[in-house]
Amino acid sequence: MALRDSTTGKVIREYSIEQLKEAANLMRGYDLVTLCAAGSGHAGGTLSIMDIVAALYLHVAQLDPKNPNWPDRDRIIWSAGHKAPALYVGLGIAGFCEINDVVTLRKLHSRFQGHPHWLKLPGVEVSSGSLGQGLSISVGMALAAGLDGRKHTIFCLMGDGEQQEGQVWEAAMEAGHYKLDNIIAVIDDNRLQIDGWVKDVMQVEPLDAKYKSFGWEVMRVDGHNMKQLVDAFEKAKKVVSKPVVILADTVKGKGVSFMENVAGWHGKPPNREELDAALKELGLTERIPVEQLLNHSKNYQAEMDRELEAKMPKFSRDFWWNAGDTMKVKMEPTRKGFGKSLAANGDDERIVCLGLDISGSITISDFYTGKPERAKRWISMGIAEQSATSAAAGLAKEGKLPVLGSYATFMSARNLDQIRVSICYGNFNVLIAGAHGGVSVGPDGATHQALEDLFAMQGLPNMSVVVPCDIEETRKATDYLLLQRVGPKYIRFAREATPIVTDEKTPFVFGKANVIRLRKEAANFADAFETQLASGYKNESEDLSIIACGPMVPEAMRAARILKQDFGYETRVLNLHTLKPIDAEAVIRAAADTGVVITAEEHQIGALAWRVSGLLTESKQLYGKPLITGAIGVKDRFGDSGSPWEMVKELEVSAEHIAQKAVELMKLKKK
Ligand SMILES: Cc1ncc(C[n+]2csc(CCOP(=O)(O)OP(=O)(O)O)c2C)c(N)n1
Repeated sequence: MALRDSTTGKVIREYSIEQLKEAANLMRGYDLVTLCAAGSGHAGGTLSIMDIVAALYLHVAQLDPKNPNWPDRDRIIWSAGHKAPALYVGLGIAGFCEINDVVTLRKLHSRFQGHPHWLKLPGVEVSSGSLGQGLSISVGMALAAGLDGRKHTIFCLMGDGEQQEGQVWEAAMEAGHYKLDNIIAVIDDNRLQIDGWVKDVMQVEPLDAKYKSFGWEVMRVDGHNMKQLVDAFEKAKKVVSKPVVILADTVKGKGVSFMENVAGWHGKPPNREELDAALKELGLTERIPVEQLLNHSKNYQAEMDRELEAKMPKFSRDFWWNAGDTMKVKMEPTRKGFGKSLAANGDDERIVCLGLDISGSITISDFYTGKPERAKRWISMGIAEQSATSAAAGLAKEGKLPVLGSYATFMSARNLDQIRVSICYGNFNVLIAGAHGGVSVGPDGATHQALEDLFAMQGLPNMSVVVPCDIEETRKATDYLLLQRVGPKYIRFAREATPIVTDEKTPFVFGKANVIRLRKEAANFADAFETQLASGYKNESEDLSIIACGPMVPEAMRAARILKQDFGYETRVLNLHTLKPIDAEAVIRAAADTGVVITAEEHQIGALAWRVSGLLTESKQLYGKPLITGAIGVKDRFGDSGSPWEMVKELEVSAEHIAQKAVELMKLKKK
């Protein structure tokens, strides 16, 4: 065991228990500096798992940092991908990468993505971030090792909240069934998750009895006692004919008194003062070159800023949000509109909200906050998107009006079959909130950026799909979907603050697009535009149309301004907030009236573009008429870590990209 040279078999460095303890402490310090530099990320769980990481990477696992793909190495699978910084500092201290580089965490193009990506960083075995998948991957690796006659061990690191995912238990059953004694799972049993104590959110204990009944050998240790940890690993390696799970009792936020056992530190980084206080407590103030590391992070960011700016389309001046003295815009996250609606409408006794352990940040908690009389209609389901989706169908069958939500990707992809069969086939009245949609969860990285959800949601018979453009429209859309629209319904909104371009008086009719026209320059961006229902709009023979939904509507409006100011073009912006049922008439009229149509979506190209082009190719009104089309959206690639606005640029979905496309198409129109 231990770090070794895979060619000579020689141990590179042997760590004593004392040295392992010291290393874990140092790793905690680097972890916190890294989180502070990133400005986001998970402090609580990275601190709770750090002793386990030190034991594994520096002593227990057979690894060669110079040969990360050594076939006989032990595999360490991070099912709890949000603890990536702990993995990265583990790899750094073990010598897989330069420890000082970890401070580029969560920044654009960094090898240290918000959630681990094995194609970016040697030593990372698999990509993760969607909880509950690591044990299944471990089962596959363990079976492969058996087929190849290899003797290495597969370690799988999970959280206790993560045990709520049903897939964990499918994998546990498989490992027990196949007697996979080359699997050692470790549960970082810190008893907290996002919404609070695991026992309150959804009880998973007794984990020992559960795993035992699935044919596993179970050990329980103090996860902060290095000797106990190392002994348990050594014992576990000797177990035959059974997989082993080590239940490690830990403390979330371990080592930093003000973080310990506080749920709020789950997904929060320390600020500079908190970092200094934490490093002092850890006795590391003199040992870690904090200034140097923070500067390294800043310099990396500056380089990324330069690269991104160089790639942006250029116009006569800077038209970016709030760059000038006029056309100022306020920004608020669309998710808050969802919460406002739930707070306002929640007295309807039929409404039942299902919690999926992300309640505050997606604002579904506004349903019950300060309203104890609604408590019985708030049902915490834990991290169990699939079961909760079918449970929502059950509630709806009995006349309830269930609402459930999580990250859009976990609310549309992970539970897709449940949405399809339990909800849509039965045509049940369920409101699904795809929160944190598109690029708005920026630094979390690709695993958390929903860029495909609208394909599936629109493809399902009976499903209504609404993608509102700002906080106010999100509130109105939620009001409508919640109480008036009956049947399966999906609303997608974002995490990041985005421009407010509508107000109480702006029309919102489900299934009916709005036309938005730039009328003037104004102090406030929104005042420069006139918005009306497309059905009542009289053709002004504009030069082109931009059809957009969600946060791409403000971008389309900004593009209209660039096109007017720099090129004199008039643009019809169509806010197609309801993707399904689509306002076919408004789309076809825009195409017929202007002859140039650009779709703009914060999604893989197609959710909007293909719907629109489907309508256009079928429209008899357009037969024989010239039509020039273009599509702005994500071009068949995964996202990356980076701030949401950086991602708008990186994925080429900004107003500047729309305007650039428009100019290109207008040249064709003139020919
Ligand atoms: C499938 C899925 N659903 C939701 C999330 C969002 N999420 C990230 S961490 C977390 C809580 C995890 O709790 P636990 O396993 O106890 O980890 P720890 O408290 O140790 O950080 C949730 C819900 C996710 N990453 N994946």
